[in-house]
Amino acid sequence: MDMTKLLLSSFQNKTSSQTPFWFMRQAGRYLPEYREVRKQAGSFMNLALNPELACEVTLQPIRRFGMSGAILFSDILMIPYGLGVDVEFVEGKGPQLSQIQNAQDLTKLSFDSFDRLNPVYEALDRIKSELGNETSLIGFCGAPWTVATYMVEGGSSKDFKNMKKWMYTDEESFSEMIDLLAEASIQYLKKQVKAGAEVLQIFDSWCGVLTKENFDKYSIQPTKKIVEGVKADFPDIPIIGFPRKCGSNLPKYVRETGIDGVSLDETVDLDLTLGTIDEKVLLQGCLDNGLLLGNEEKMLIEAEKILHKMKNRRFIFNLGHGVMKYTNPDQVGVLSEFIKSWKK
Ligand code: 1CP
Repeated sequence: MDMTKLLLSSFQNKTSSQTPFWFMRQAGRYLPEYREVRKQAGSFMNLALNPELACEVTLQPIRRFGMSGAILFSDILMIPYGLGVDVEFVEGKGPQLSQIQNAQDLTKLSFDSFDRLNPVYEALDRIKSELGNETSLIGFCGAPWTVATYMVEGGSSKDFKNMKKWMYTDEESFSEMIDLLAEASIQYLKKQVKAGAEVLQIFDSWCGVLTKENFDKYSIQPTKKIVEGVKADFPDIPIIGFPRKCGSNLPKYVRETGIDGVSLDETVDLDLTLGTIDEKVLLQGCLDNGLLLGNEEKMLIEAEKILHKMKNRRFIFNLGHGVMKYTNPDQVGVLSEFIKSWKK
């Protein structure tokens, strides 16, 4: 592991007066230069599967704001695409996928088309060679539960009705799908590491709708399997889990998945939570992304509170969820400069 990089060394017990930072969705529609390249690419998939353009949009926020981490420009829906599902991002509607809703549909999924994802690894390779030696390259995937919600619902959902219907009518085939996604995630992440990813994040954005028992079955266990699978080949790669809005399941998730770091969302009460997580586990988060839409002074007061509370922990500053498209890039600049200048 390259210990000269601030973000990577924060996983060890190395003390630096500086706090590493990056923002979820730091590349994206709030940046005019992103919108330009996105227009040129024609569609989201064309952009994500074009190594040169994906590299360009990954680097855009780094050039402007100097984050300590560059996250690969891609999407969690690349895995369904690699398994043969049709994936499209429709303006104003979000992702649209050919649906997988029962045991019979599972036979449509196959690793035969997994090489469709080769441009993703090529993009990582390019980004790695263009990144300065201070910025860490972050690869990622969605957690099986979260990725499955898009496959089963055919897109974004609010009530996850088809997921719950399948889960509660035919648990065996439902678990088979989750296992298949965990296996695909292991292969995908290993290839990302081979191509240059130095840190990995597993996004479980929708795990917050699971009961305690199902959270264990469909969030903790598959995540644990992915962590073990990747670490079997790359024992030193730091892996961050993001069990968004998982509430009181958080300590168990951290203990049992084997992740090196946990990304906290904006609803987490830091005063109650810090004592429940082993100090060896890195924390990441958790400024409310809505503060970037408000006034600068309020945003910086809240950022400082987080920096202060975390100053004795292994910590990467981030938001509780992604940068919204309505965000003024100048506000991201103000926040970035503040974190860079803040000293423990
Ligand atoms: O055409 C466009 O520009 C569409 C906007 C967009 C962008 C910029 C989408 C569609 N995906 C992305 C990039 C993206 N997605 C990244 C890139 C790196 C970065 O952070 O800068 C990452 C890490 C993701 C991950 C992702 N995609 C998640 C997990 C994180 C989270 O936000 O909770 C999820 C849930 C998705 C699904 C997705 N992708 C895009 C849309 C519109 C959606 C649906 C979101 C929803 O259901 O609410």
